[in-house]
Amino acid sequence: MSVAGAAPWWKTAVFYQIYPRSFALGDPAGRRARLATTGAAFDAARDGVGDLEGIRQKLDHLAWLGIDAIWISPFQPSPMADFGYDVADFCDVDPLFGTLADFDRLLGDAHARGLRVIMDWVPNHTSDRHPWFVDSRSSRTAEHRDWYIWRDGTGEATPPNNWARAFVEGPAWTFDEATRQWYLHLFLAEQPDLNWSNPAVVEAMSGVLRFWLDRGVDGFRIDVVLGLGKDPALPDVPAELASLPYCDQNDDPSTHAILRQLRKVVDGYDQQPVAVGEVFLPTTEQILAYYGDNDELHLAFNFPPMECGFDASCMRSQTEEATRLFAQRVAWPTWVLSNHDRPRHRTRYGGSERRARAAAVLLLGWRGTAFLYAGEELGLEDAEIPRHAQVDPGGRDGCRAPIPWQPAPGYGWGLEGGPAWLPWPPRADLVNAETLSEDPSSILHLYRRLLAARRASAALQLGDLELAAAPDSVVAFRREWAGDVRVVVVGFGGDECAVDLDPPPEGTWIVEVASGGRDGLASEGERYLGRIGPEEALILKPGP
Ligand code: TEU
Repeated sequence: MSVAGAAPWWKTAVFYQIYPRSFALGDPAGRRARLATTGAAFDAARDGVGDLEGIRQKLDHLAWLGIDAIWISPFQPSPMADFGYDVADFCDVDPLFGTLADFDRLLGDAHARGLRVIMDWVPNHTSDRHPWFVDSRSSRTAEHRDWYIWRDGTGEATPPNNWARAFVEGPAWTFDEATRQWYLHLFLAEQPDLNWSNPAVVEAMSGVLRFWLDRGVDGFRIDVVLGLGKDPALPDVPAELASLPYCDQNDDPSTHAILRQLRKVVDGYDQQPVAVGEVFLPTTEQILAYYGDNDELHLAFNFPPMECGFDASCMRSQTEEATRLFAQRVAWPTWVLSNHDRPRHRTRYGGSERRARAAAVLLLGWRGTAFLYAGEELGLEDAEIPRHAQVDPGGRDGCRAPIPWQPAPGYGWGLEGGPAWLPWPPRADLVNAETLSEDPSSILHLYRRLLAARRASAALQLGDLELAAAPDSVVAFRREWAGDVRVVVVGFGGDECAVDLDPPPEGTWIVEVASGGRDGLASEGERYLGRIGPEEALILKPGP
């Protein structure tokens, strides 16, 4: 239980993103039995993936780690053109991952451990094999024709506008021979965009939210939420932007009214469900608009820090920007360094575990809701994916490698000799949950201590943030809430350096958490000596 009392759970929670294909496999026999009805033989690209039972079997690991909520990426029926983000039935479970009963069991067991569960909801588009789209493309007068975005264009040679799709080069339109019109897809042609200006779509998709909320889910991570409202004229973008994916440019005012409707659905449930939106716009200020007047999203991912390298100046300005902007609004920040769409931050920072350890202190010390990506607690780097093993059209396979749980080949997945759907991360025989859990100096235990320190401190959970004077290579800030105080010091430089801090009224600063481990300068539980080691980060608390 957090010390922060009456604050909504999602303000103090640390979320843990699970990409179900890559997390854990718990019931290979059950999967084989389900898939046998399809008559298909074992296929590594399809079957060497994780399942819902695998997640359920790892709940004790997550509770032990100390996270508060899991976000599960899509597990609904999907042809897997975009590995689940092309949904063919919003209200079921793909037999690859299990059944609705498996989901209900997972949810119940998570709740029994005090863990909340949110799930991905992909409202901007469906799979082209969703029955709605199958009907829509069958005829210009089909019942679901206007559930999607169809336009004439200029014959079959020129799309209706100059918008570009994501992931693969080309227009965000595909010409449909049967009905001689183009349909819009901001992503793959297998992901036709829904028409959210159609009340029938709003009602049907609100029903999807209710289906899962009725089952007890604690909220949703809303995919591509900025895509929902579109200018009905579908105007060209300026020529200089035409080659960039339009999905990252759409910022139409009509989305906000849609979000206010969806917020009413979510707020109608007792479990205090949260709606956290993926708003992939370039600035925090633009992202902040999607909170509305606290009547749209509860939270939105603040992506700009993911553009920083392991760099003090960039991280300091991100901290300043968020602190300034969120101080002006009734809105609560979020922080994330890795997810299933981007190279893992340890890889982005050059592969250094020391940097990944320091970044963990920053991520869990910042003011706002923190999101971890499965495997970052192990210090995983991206896997090397040889060309023949590459499957994602967006080139994101490296960060989606399966999580190694044990040191022996197969790494605890029980694939019975079959390969996993992607290559394993580097050094999986050494960098796996079991091996790291046996080493108190490991990054896994560092994450666990950081999560415990955060849970025990109202300052870290809810406190204001005030940047402190520090050398250029250091980001330091003070957190305070109701008399509880912490100082977070993050060193980005390659050398030991002095970081002078005003002493607290209690007399001195005690090192509560130190990222350095065996190589660190600071020792946990000891007095802070006014210096940090190379790329070392600390959480300090007042002491005698
Ligand atoms: O990602 C949205 C997305 O891919 C773009 O907004 C952005 O350009 C990209 O993240 C930059 O790296 C969501 C899901 O997270 C992603 O996995 C899906 O492929 C995509 O939507 C389509 O559903």
